[in-house]
Amino acid sequence: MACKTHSPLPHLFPYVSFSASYCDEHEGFFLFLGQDYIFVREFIPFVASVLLKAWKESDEGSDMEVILGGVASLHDEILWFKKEASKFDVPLFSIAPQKANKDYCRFLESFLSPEVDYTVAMTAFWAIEAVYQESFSLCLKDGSNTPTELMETCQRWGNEGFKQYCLSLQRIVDRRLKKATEEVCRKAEEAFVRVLEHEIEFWNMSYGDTLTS
Ligand code: HMH
Repeated sequence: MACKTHSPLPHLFPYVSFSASYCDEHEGFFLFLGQDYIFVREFIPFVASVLLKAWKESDEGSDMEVILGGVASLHDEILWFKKEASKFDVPLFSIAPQKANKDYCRFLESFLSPEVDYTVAMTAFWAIEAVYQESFSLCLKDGSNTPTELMETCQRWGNEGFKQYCLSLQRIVDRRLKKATEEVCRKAEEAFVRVLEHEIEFWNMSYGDTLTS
């Protein structure tokens, strides 16, 4: 049975405008840099597990290449975090993950189990990447007042190549959801909503709202 067709993107917008104003906050930026580095290191095994599921379960060979491209860009991302941190003198190795980040990473880990369906994991993967793409591309728009030293960060996730990559992920998700069972659709929707909740908590944390670890 095919899933109900509805565009999930309108749900993203409260989050999006929220992170656009965030770009003005330098303190928040440094905190974000260290915490996101921790997140991305956890995100790599998550994406690797989606790759494994694609290899086992996908009906389309090109899915693996798209996901492999994601793994490759995460390698690049790790190097970027190190470069950016040294530019601003932010330590990356001695920091502890904060609660919101730990919760998000635990959520990522729950997808590693082979029991989790490829379509459900793929939906979460797409949502995690798309939310960054949507948000950071707003910081690049005219009139967004993004400080010049933060432009590179916004370019990292707001650029056209990253947008095209997110669209490739979205096409996989759309294709899979058209053929999914009702149960898989329900789980995919739940995963999508949970990603947004974790993203909001992650950004509240970067604003310094929940400084408990
Ligand atoms: C918290 N969400 C978070 N960090 C990221 N780097 C991405 C999404 C996108 O890769």
